[in-house]
Amino acid sequence: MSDDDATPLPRFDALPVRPDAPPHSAWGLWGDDDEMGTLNLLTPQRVTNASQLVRKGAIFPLNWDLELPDPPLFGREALQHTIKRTHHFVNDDVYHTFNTQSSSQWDGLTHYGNMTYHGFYNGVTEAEVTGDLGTRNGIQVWARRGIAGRGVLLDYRRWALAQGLTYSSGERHEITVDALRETARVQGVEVRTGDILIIRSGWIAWYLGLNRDERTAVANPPHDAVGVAQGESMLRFLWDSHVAAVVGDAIAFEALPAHPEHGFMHETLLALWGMPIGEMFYLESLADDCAADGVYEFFFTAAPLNKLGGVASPSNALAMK
Ligand code: UVW
Repeated sequence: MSDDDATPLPRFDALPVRPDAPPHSAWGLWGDDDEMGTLNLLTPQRVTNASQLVRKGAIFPLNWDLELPDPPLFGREALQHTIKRTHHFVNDDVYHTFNTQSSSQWDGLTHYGNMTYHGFYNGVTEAEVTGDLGTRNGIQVWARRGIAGRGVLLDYRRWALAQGLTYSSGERHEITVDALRETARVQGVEVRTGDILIIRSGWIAWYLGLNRDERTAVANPPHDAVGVAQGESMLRFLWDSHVAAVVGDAIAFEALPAHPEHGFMHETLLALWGMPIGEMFYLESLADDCAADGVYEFFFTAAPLNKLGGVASPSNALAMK
């Protein structure tokens, strides 16, 4: 079966799609009322093709522990959980504080708007996402569709170590386009239209090696971390790859703090393109398996929480080989 889909997609240099839309934006590409963003690229043909990548029946859950990182970062809430005994030998869970972004997460389209152009994806306003005027772009839109497609892992951390390139994941370290291309070349895998592009930086492996005091320090500002480099060459690479979503094990997918000149790419990926960003996905077992069998492509699924007007969701993602 072909991977090709009939709909031609604009190149980065041809953006914006609508002349009245912000520069580099995809607003209008899938219609002015679209709330799905780049998940539109998960066509039935691509999902069918991707499902055929399940060859040995290995399943890799990509949710990290809901209790990690501990303490949570960016002042987010730790999950408070109690078990409510309803009858003799009958229990319910109760989550008293549940910040969907405290652990493995999808950033939805209402997490970040674009500060320069004052809008969320497709020009949606703040009042339209807060419930005052509706729940546009809420996580329910993705939840009711589901996420499934070809996942591709670029194990940057493993590639970097093999090059003798050492860095601490707790410091600002930029993963460049050239390094990603080289990682893909060495792994013998290509990134294709409609893929879920997954980049392993090594952040979770690094974090798991920290002691309690070090983890507390990580939770406090400044939040320095490994991630993809900000700037036009990265935006061009991500858009021209025409991926359906980007995912990483790093805390913000992109390097932190944001680049002083190029800014924070969340404002482009989420607000101008409608591209889901996955963060703090647990990639260790998957990466070990990919290194062992040399296969870096797999069937990827995720089921975001079906919460009307929700901003984000735990990953609820699986990779299957
Ligand atoms: C930041 O906003 C810095 O990261 P996140 O995407 O987790 O919210």
